[in-house]
Amino acid sequence: MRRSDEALIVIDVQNDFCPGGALAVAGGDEIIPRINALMAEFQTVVLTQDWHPANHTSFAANHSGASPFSLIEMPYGPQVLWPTHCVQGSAGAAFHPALRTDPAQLVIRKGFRAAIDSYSAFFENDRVTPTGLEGYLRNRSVTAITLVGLATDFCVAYSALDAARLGFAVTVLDEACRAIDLNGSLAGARVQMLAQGVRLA
Ligand code: VGL
Ligand code: ZN
Repeated sequence: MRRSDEALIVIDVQNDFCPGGALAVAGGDEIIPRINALMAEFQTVVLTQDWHPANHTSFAANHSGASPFSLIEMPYGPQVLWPTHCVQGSAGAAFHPALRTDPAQLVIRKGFRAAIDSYSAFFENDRVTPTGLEGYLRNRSVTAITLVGLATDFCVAYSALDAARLGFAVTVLDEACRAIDLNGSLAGARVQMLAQGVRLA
């Protein structure tokens, strides 16, 4: 059993990010047995759930003429336009049926505001609007987090970078993550995470 100041944060293990889903990550479902086993080791387990309204600004379908995986400029910075995914209440937004959800004490939903995306479990993509996770973890005296889930180069990396910036000791368990890898995004995310003191295990 891990110390009580360590938390496991499971990022976006949802149907739409697994094979057959709207924004499928290759091998996304392969990590689930490992994640399920890890949950038993941690006293604090948090799940995140990408949770967008149908009119979300990150969907290419909501920008006329735009194709998925293209980039646009938003007031808060560059934004990748994605295929429509993880729409609130849809089957694609549900956790993968093989993922154990009972051990989790908290589910953080993110990306629920139409005008702004939220990759990180800690802040929306403006990097300042909090999700509340920092307060929850500090309130429970958590100082170290282990991140697993989908996708390594987007929601996992953004969460890791924010957590490191906030002063948490951060480990990304690579074998329990899978990446989208868009135009070198995985290599870029790794470089940034290592530069910020994130441990890639
Ligand atoms: C994610 C793209 C869009 C992720 C979520 O979970 O990494 N990526 N929304
Ligand atoms: Zn999303």
